[in-house]
Amino acid sequence: MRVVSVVGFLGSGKTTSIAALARHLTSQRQRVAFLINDVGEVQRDGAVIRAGGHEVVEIYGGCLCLMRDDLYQGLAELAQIPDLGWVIIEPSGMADAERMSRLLERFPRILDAASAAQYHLQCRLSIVDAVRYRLLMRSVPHLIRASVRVADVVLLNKVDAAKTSDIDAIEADVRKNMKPTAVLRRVSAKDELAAPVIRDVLGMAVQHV
Ligand SMILES: Nc1nc2c(ncn2[C@@H]2O[C@H](COP(=O)(O)OP(=O)(O)OP(=O)(O)O)[C@@H](O)[C@H]2O)c(=O)[nH]1
Ligand SMILES: [Mg+2]
Repeated sequence: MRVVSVVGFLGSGKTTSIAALARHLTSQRQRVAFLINDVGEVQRDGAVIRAGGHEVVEIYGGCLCLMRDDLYQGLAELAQIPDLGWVIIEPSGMADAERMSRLLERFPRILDAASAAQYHLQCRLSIVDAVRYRLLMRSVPHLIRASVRVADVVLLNKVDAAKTSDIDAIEADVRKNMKPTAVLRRVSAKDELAAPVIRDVLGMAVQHV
């Protein structure tokens, strides 16, 4: 079971991006399930993903990064699904990305050796909203920086709605917080993700991208 976890502030485009990844995986006959953490009163994200025909475990009642037992139980539940290739996790937009990342790294420790060998944290994906970047860096800079710091892949999203000169400056700023090995791609997730972007996130495990 390969795991992709997606962090990014409220409304940055997490669900839009993972729906695009899921469409790709499904077209490759890969079975994918979701662990979604809706904290709002309306469980919208779970409904969006379920409408795509995917299996979804939803966790309510708080932020996933603070609910280790629920997260681990949800993952263990998904691990029971036969032939499940991928699990995509969307915590709430207020999640602490570093805490989430640590929990996902430690999950195999509670598994038996055979199950632990099946578990692979494929990608920590961070979605950065290019349109609201400056605003968010004034109001919640710690959340934005943390989500970028842990990422293997950063998607600078909504570039369709931002000026190129702004995007250049934002990208330079985002890069300051990225791991040296991390990759940044400019995307407009609502218009699908290009093949090289999908390959960055899902790795070479997926063919014919
Ligand atoms: N212009 C533009 N809007 C986008 C893009 N991607 C997503 N959006 C819009 O941004 C809004 C939020 O998208 P979601 O995918 O729900 O974002 P999210 O991060 O999952 O949001 P929460 O789960 O509420 O934190 C929606 O209205 C999307 O249509 C994009 O590439 N360009
Ligand atoms: Mg969402």
